[in-house]
Amino acid sequence: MSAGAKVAILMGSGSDWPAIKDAYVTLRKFGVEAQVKVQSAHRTPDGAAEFARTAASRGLRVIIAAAGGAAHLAGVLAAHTTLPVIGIPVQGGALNGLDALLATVQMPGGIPVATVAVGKAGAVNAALLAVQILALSDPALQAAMEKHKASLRDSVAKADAELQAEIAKL
Ligand code: RP5
Repeated sequence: MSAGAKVAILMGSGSDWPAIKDAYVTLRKFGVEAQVKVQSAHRTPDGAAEFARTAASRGLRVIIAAAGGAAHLAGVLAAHTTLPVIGIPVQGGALNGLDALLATVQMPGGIPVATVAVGKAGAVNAALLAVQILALSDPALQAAMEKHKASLRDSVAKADAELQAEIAKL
């Protein structure tokens, strides 16, 4: 794993990577190192459990888990670690991600998984949530998150100014 990785991004299949890449890219924008790995709750159940059991002792602080269909990966990892687990339901398949959303979000009491949106927004938000968790004990990351929020405010203000200008011409 990348030395010093604080976040792991696990996905149920290599086929999930295109949907999940934005999580990795977002973490990198904040300078957060991440380990990316394929592990399946169903195809490699022992590997997934072992990964989660040893994650904290290897310096990881947050686990992001993405899976589609019968998406049990985030829940299985959460069962084997005390680290916060963020679940990304992967869009696709016969039910277009609704199955993955319900499988990821409907955890039994006692084992939380912080489930983010289906699709690209979910991948980005999983990374941002991981950064926010790390930022609790990292002032530099906290400052970077403030900058991110400011850039969102700026982009909305710009979009609104453009809209008002267009409306004024009607
Ligand atoms: C899930 O099944 C994976 O996370 C993936 O989204 C889906 C399909 O996997 P493949 O059949 O493409 O490997 O476990």
